Amino acid sequence: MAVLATLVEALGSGAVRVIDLTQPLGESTPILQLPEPFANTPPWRTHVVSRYDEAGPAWYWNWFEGSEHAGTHFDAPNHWITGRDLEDVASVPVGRLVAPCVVIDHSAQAAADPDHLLTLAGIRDFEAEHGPLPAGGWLLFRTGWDARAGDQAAFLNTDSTGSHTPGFDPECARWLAQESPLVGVGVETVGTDAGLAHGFQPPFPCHHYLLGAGKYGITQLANLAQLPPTGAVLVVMPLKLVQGSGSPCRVVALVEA
Ligand code: 23J
Ligand code: MN
Repeated sequence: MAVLATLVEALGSGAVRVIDLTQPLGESTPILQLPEPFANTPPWRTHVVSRYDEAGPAWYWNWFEGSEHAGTHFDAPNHWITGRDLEDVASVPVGRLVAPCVVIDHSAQAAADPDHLLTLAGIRDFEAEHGPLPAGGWLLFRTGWDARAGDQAAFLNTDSTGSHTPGFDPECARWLAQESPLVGVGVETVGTDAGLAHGFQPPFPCHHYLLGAGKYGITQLANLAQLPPTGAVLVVMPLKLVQGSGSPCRVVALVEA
């Protein structure tokens, strides 16, 4: 049978399921808070245009204001100075946005240490068990942080020493960007970099290396616990924002039952 006909049949029978990896986007969605002296984006705001009233008797619609980097969102290469001459979000080829994904689960490590970082050794451990990272695919880093997404304070986990959220160590980020066959990385936290990554060398290594290599990031993912370590297909669709540095996006995965 033709591949797409087989897929349609599998979707109909439940042999392939579609998992929503997207967090709800609204006024209570947690927003990144960078430390001084950096500027921050305002929170998401929704404004009613009309709601079956004199402003529009038969229709309801809203307009909104918010960051390109709000909620579950996509980082384009031009978001970072290292990728400033590379793709904006509207220029990303859609063929790169439907791709295999693997899930590395360090939720136990992140529960024990909120500053936990994935290292190259952690990648090698995964590869020893599950095989090499997929060419043209995504690495999704599961940390259990999605359980905190309804509460900005718990999600950002900030104290007097900074924001304590997990991420990637600089050597791992460099390897993923420059040596791995991946197209990007996805995380459950507010950014692809760890909360304390402004103090790393280089600062924000995940953004620095990945976006500088023309690769992509996805943040604030949900439901990674429902994915197998290998074999799922990720579909991520950022808005085609002209000259945008990123965009809120819907992210789903196809999984075999
Ligand atoms: C700008 C500066 C630092 C970071 C970020 C943005 C993000 O996390 C983002 O959403 O791209 S860490
Ligand atoms: Mn971003």
